[in-house]
Amino acid sequence: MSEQEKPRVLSGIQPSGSMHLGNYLGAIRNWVDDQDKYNNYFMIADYHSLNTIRNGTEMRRNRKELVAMLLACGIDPERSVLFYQSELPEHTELAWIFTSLSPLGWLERMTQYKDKMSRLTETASISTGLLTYPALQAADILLYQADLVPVGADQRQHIEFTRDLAARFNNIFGETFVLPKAEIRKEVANVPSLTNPAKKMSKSNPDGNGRIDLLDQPNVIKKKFKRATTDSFRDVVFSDDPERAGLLNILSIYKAMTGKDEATIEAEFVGKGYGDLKVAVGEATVAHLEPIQAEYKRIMADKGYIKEVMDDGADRARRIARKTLRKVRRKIGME
Ligand code: AQP
Repeated sequence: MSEQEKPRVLSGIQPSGSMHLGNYLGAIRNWVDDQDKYNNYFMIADYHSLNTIRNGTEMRRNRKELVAMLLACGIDPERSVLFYQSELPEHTELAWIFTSLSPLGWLERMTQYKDKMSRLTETASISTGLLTYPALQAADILLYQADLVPVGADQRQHIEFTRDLAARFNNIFGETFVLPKAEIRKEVANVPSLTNPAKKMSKSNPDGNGRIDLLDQPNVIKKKFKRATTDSFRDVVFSDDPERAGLLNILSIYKAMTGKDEATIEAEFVGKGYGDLKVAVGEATVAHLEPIQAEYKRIMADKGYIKEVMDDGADRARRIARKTLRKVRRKIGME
């Protein structure tokens, strides 16, 4: 199948902090594994991060480090187009068009918005971008006429919003956009926080013990797993009892890190306890991340490489983005 015939994929990640195991298992690993199956567009969603990062030096550093980490995880710039969202003004232009077409009620219903709002008590510190974020995200996806959006389960609602908005636009102005589908892998669709399994592992949560950063040192990784919340039961089994969500999280990470199946893992821990499991998951995670961390260091030391990759990515992304935006402008009567 030629590149053009393969389903097109668009997904993004914010440079809002270090990449963690939730980003990796929920999204990035799938991007890497499926690179040959799809025609891939992966975006550093830097304008989305402006809601939380208000420091130019930090933003510049985060953007570059995130690219290095994606490359270290296995994104191959030959097979995937990697680019910075902010380098293509087409994203913000289409976002404005979509903001104008987005019913306020649709935006106010978004769980992530409600969740983040509940954490911020000062209204003065809540940016409008937190509310309108899905309109920019819809622009990111629809500009590329993406068929599929590989994401973690936390993004399901935003992709549904994108589909609804695309259908609304098509309805009003005539057939323009492909309706994209979320692609969510069941096994690790949601990686909860290690300290509060009711919440997702997240970059912006101030409790750093709840997440494993991909650049965490081995002793830090092991310590975070040792402190992870479990329960007062004893047997190490995969259970969907909500009271045992912390245990299921650790077991699911262990499964993802080792590639072992559930029966093998349960057999491995018969007669052993949570302490043994925590040591094992710590060691397996350290071993899995070791080559990624080494590759990350190598890429960061290669000064011109990241810029070269991103310049080329922006050129390739622009070809598609411009074409879609021209079509949209004609439909809405701006040309
Ligand atoms: N805990 C998670 N489990 C599974 N998937 C996750 N993703 C994020 N957290 C988890 C997936 O990672 C991709 C990139 O996410 P993002 O950085 O663009 O945005 P996010 O969902 O807002 O991630 P964070 O880490 O929680 O960042 P903050 O705290 O800044 O909001 C997405 O596909 C997402 O589903």
